[in-house]
Amino acid sequence: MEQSLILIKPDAVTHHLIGAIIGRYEEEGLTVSALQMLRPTQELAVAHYAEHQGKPFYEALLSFITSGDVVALILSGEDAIARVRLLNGATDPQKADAGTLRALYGEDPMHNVVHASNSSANAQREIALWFPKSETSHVPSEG
Ligand code: FUP
Repeated sequence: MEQSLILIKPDAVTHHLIGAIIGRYEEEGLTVSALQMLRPTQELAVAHYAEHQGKPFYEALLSFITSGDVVALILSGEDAIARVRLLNGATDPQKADAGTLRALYGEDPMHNVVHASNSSANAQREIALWFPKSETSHVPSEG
């Protein structure tokens, strides 16, 4: 069993895509084991996107992710990290495979509707950032 941290970004929230996106993950058998909506603080955005500091798009990325509400969720399942990234598609929606969430709903490499952890280490780091108070409560229940 693996866990991944997903963000439904402000563009998707604005376009009423929360249900469609979560529905897609659930259709594939992934389990929502934590979920919350929040407007990210600058501090949280900086911590989340630490690896992108200094890149040309970094400041715009921080502005975008703090521009509105975000839905953060933990998805659990076998190979959840890789499976979610397949469902999301490539960073640039123009290059994403047909049928992926980014191909369906994304506009450009920044406004690409979803984030998902890209490794087990980053999943743990991101879960601790977005769900800091309840680290032991995300183990999915049996059945
Ligand atoms: P991904 O893992 O597919 O979300 O992609 P990256 O970690 O490479 O990028 C993270 C975020 O940085 C993207 F979701 C949006 C932003 N970004 C840009 O705005 N422009 C780019 O050219 C690349 C990334």
